[in-house]
Amino acid sequence: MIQLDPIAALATAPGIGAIAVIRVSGQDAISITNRLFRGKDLTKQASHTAHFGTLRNRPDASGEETIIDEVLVTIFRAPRSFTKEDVVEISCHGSEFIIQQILRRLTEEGVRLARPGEFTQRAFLNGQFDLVQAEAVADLIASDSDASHRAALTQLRGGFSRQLKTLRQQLIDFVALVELELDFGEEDVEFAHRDQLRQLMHDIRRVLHPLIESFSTGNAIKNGVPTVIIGKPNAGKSTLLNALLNEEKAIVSDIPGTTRDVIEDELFIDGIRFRLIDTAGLRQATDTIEAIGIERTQQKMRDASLVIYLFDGLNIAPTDLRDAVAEVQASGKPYLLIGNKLDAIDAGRKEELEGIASEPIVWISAARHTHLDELKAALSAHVRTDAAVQTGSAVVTNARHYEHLTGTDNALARAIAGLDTGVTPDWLAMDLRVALQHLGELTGEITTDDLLDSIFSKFCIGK
Ligand SMILES: Nc1nc2c(ncn2[C@@H]2O[C@H](COP(=O)(O)OP(=O)(O)OP(=O)(O)O)[C@@H](O)[C@H]2O)c(=O)[nH]1
Ligand SMILES: [Mg+2]
Repeated sequence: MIQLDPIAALATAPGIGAIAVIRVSGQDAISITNRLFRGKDLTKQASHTAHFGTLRNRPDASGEETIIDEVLVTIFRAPRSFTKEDVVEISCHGSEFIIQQILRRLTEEGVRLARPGEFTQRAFLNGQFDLVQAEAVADLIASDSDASHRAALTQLRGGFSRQLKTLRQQLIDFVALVELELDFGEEDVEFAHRDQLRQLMHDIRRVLHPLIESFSTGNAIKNGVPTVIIGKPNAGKSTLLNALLNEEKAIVSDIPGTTRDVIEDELFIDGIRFRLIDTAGLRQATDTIEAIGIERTQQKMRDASLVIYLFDGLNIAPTDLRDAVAEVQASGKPYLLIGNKLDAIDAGRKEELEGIASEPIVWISAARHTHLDELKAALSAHVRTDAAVQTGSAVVTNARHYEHLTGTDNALARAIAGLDTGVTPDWLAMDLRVALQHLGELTGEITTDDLLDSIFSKFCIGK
């Protein structure tokens, strides 16, 4: 355990609150705080205890110490703290003035103001957790939906990195043997058992694959599921957007081609964030602006992870419905087929269209807000069919992790192919080393200062 120079920062959100917490961590954190504290002698108190007292300014010329605030000080002794260093948490009144005074007093006593993420960085350096977990701390703090919270928490608890660490260690042992073979050069020796090595690489890839596949879901959980509403002009797309948002966000009119620009807003369903995107109706454009709108619609459709295809049950020609279904299918995107204006059609018409679509249609009336719950349930089910989300198993939400997971997988695929074709040990060793490098960077067993700085600088100060 290393104790670095003492640092301090406000750990609670800046601004006025009932209380604020200032965190101090590092060498002498307790004895330094004790110098400003009037109450019990903090240096003699046990870990995980809280003490009431006052924090004082330096004595003035007449020897008088003015009080900054009444505080509650909690002591955590190394290594039983977040950073594994000595930590003091000072709960004071939540005034900007008091906070500044306390931080200034601490710096007078030799404490340095912490950089963003520096507490978490120290926790990582002291082995409190690995890099994936450290990044999960940032995600946890930033999470603003039930699903993203759950994903971050799973990663914080060790998630996939523990399992990968064990497999990486086994792979290291094999690489050592393969490299030993290289030392024997000309002689034809095999220390590394090829079948066992192959088995291990298959095992690792079996762990990697669900993680790699979880990334698109994980990304959606973190950033919202981009869900585009498309359809012909006047289908009622903007009416639907407004109905789902419960807000007159988009202009609705009976003039076809009303929406020309994309309109976006967020909607939470069952703790999952959807980014709903209303678009210009798809048809042969009548002017340049509409043409740009339609181009944007197509772009949004390419970026979307889910398509709501909305059609006008009253006015669509049966053959047009068939063409439309074929068109969304061709896009390769998962989609929901939604029939609108249920209020204006009769049962016969409904049946006729259902026969033509030959797949389930969710019928709604956007204008009257009917069956919107069915539509929401269908949206939620789309994301939740992903087993990872349901069981709370590890989901990859971080692009850096995704990059190293795929990097490992590709290197192992090459190594396995090499084994199959009987490559020389030096080629094999090279692919294995690439795989190890990716695995090590993933969990933080191999790091560079630049990488650490860039990861931890994304945190906010006090974390
Ligand atoms: N009867 C009925 N009319 C509806 C319903 N939903 C929308 N409309 C009407 O259909 C017309 C078109 O609605 P919009 O929401 O502007 O349609 P849009 O798909 O956004 O059209 P563009 O922006 O032009 O592509 C308006 O007159 C709406 O009042 C519905 O559920 N029932
Ligand atoms: Mg519209």
